[in-house]
Amino acid sequence: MQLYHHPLSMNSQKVRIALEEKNVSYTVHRVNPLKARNFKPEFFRQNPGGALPVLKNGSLVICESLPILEYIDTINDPFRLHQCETVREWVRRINEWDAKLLTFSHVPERVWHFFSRFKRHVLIASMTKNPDLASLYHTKLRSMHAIEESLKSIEELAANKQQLSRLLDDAEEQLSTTQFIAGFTFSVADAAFMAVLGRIELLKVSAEYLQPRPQVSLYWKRMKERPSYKRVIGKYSARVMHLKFVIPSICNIGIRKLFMRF
Ligand SMILES: N[C@@H](CCC(=O)N[C@@H](CS)C(=O)NCC(=O)O)C(=O)O
Repeated sequence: MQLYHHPLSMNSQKVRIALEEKNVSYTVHRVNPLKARNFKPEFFRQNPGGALPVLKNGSLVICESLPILEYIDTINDPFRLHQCETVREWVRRINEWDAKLLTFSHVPERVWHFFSRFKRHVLIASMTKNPDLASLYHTKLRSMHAIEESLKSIEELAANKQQLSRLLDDAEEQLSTTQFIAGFTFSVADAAFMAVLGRIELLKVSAEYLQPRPQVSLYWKRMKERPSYKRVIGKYSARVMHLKFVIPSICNIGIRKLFMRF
């Protein structure tokens, strides 16, 4: 099994945690969206939209974290999503919350503009070089524009935060009666939820979202003891992310811009 992912990608983390918890053997391929590597034609061709994660198993290619989690769940016991409607419902709810707005709103504006300008250049150059993919690249360009517009909207950002708060409130209630998010055993819903909590911690907004919710905080403390957390999230602190991915990406883009290598 091949997983195309990036350590910075929350949706990739959901899938990696599920694979680790299930002891599935898989090979990882890192695709850096900051450097617009996800726009490479060979990647885009099999994954229109160029988003991460993508799971490949032989000729089977699954894009989108929700169907990937559902697929992983069918591989081994003990957690089988398709048998449990509660798990399915939780995974769907957790996946409804899109981390992009909250994440980008914590990135300094000039850094965010630097990356998005570069990605636009790459998309436009890719359209010319790969006319068969032009309409897909164009759709991606439009979706990037839509995100930029949403970021300017105070209402949309507030709605995104409210959606996260509601999710955490429901989790708080659930975790007062069960040890895991969808019941008494670990499930792919926990894999998805751990990635959300990891994002909250990475953005340093735990005081706002976790501290007022004691059950979620206790659960998070327990989840952080799991080897899957340590492998997928724990080793990438904000500092490590910055030093290992953000700064090298900025340097790489600087050089590519200098030589017009889009
Ligand atoms: N609905 C998709 C969202 C995937 C997504 O937005 N992935 C982000 C990383 S978490 C990404 O690839 N961003 C880079 C880009 O879209 O260019 C899923 O659940 O997999």
